[in-house]
Order: sequence, then structure tokens, then C-alpha cells
Amino acid sequence: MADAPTPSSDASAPSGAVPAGPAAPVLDGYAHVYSGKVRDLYAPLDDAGAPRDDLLLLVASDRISAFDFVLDTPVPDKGEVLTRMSLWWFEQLADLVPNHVVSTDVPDAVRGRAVLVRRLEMLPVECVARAYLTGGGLREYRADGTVSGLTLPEGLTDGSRFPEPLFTPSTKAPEGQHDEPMSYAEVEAAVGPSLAARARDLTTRILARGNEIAQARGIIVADTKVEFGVEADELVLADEVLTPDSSRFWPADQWEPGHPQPSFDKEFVREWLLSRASGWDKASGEAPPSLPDDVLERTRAKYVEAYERLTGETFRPRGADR
Ligand code: Q0Z
Repeated sequence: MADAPTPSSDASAPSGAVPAGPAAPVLDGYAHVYSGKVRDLYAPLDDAGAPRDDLLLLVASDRISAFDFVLDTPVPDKGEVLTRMSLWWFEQLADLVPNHVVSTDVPDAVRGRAVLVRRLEMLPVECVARAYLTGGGLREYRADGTVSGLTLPEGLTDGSRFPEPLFTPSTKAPEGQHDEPMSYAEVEAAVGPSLAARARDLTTRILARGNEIAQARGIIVADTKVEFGVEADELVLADEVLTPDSSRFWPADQWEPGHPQPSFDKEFVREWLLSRASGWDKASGEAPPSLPDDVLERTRAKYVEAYERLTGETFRPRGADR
């Protein structure tokens, strides 16, 4: 799932909080605000050259992360594919929830992979919904028989489907740290009972709607993280939505509970990094090596395949450099 931002000029940031891989571009007319692992955030400058406080430019890079590292090899078109996927989902969800999108008219250098958005007061909660048991939910279930404090029946296993999506919120941890699970009572204390109930309802509905659409097209969305802003006391869907970076995508035809499911998008990356061919030891703490061209190309093809399956549209890059 996607990452909280890191200040762009924090000389005291621990190493590891600073993203590796290609850096955020300098954009004329914009001030760089933050960079997350794979995305960059800017504020447009006003006529006086000051950063505006009402808008943000959200830029998806071609950076890819694996095993908590940002790899030094970008995946061509990844930023554009994920940006267009988010925009497509915002449309699919427009009857459920308003969103932050203002315009896709952005600087040429980031055309196709950037969106101008309304700058909102963000809920201080990572809103996560899970439709399938895996990851952190599975760890909690194995320890206590619960997921996010809810008692579940015995006999569930890695990859089991829930009857309906569960709301499993977490804290927004600083970059480089892992989000911690939050109880629903903690969410209520943080944002009030009314916004908490609406966030829970919307998050689970977004994942349910996502799966109605995606599963008909061969993709399972096992879980997802969404971010909400608040505007005039109403929740607004912000950030990215139902992308492989904010969600676990699984190939539906290979779903088989009882073991970890292959990742739709990162399977080739993980498989190669863990293979002897990479020469990398995950336990070493060392940064992983650059990906070979065939792994990169097959990974690019998986992102494009996800976009084309979901939307039914052919991916034609519209972005910069063409
Ligand atoms: C999103 C993020 C990063 C991209 C802040 N509409 C909004 N209003 C206020 N804040 C945000 C948004 Cl989307 C916001 N993020 C996450 C970090 C690049 C997105 F470095 N952080």
C-alpha cells in the first residue's frame, strides 16, 4: 500500500526515509512539497511566486518498490498507467463519493502521470478495507482469531474470502515506518463518530464496488488503502484509488486459499529478486540490485494488462517524451 510523504529537504531524515531511484523532477511554476517512495507532490505557484494553499500536483513516478526498497530501475509507463487507472476508478466511484480531481492539464514533463487536485484537510487515518485474509490481517487472525478486533470464524487461511469487506484502519506512520493497526474506537476518538462511520462505510463500499468490476475482468482486489479529505464536513476521496500500489491485486484464475497468492503486478520482480540469479539476500539489509530488462519489460506489461483488463481500453501512452 502507498506511503506517507517525506519532507523534501530534511537533512536529518534517517537514511532509508529518502527515496532511492530517480529523483522528483524540477517543474517550472511549482514548488516541490514532498516525495513518497514512488510519488511526488508539488504546490502550484501563484502570480507572486508563492505556493498556493488550495491546490496540489500529484505526480506518479515510474519508481517501483519491492520488499520495502525503492528499486533503482524505473518501470517505463508505470506512473502513467497508475494515474490513468486512478482517474478511471474515480469515475466508476463517482456515484458513491466525490473526489479531489481538478484537472489533468499539467506540465509537459509530467503529462499523463500527474493530476491537479484540491488540497484538503486529510483524515489522520489510513482507511483500509480487506475482502480477503492475508498480510497483516492474517497475522492478527493467527495470533488472536480476530482481524481489526472483529472475531472471525475458525478455519480461515491465507487467501480466504470474507463474506463482505472488513474495515481495518491503521495509523499514518512516517515514511520508512510501518502503519500500526487502529481500533475502530481509536478512529472515532481521532475524527469523531460521524466521520468514522462514514469512512468505514465508504471504504468498504469502494472495495466491494472495486471487486464487482475487477473480478468480472479477472482481477481480485484483496485489500485496499484509501485516503479521505474533509470538505464542508463531507468526505472526499483523495490520493490514488484501487491501483496496484494502494491495493493487493491478484490474478483471479490462480486464486487458491491456503498459501500466499501471487501478486498480479510484482510477481516477476519478487521472484527474480529472491532467485539465485539476482545474487541478493533479502536478509542482508543491502539494497536490491537493478532489475534485468526482461523482468522490467514483463512487469511493465503486467501494469498495462491490469489497466486494459479493468478499463477495456488499450493503453496508449499520452505522456511526456512522445
Ligand atoms: C496526499 C502523497 C506524495 C503523492 C498528502 N488532495 C490532497 N490534499 C491534501 N493532501 C493530499 C492530497 Cl492527495 C496528500 N498525500 C500522499 C504523497 C506524493 C501523494 F509524496 N499526501
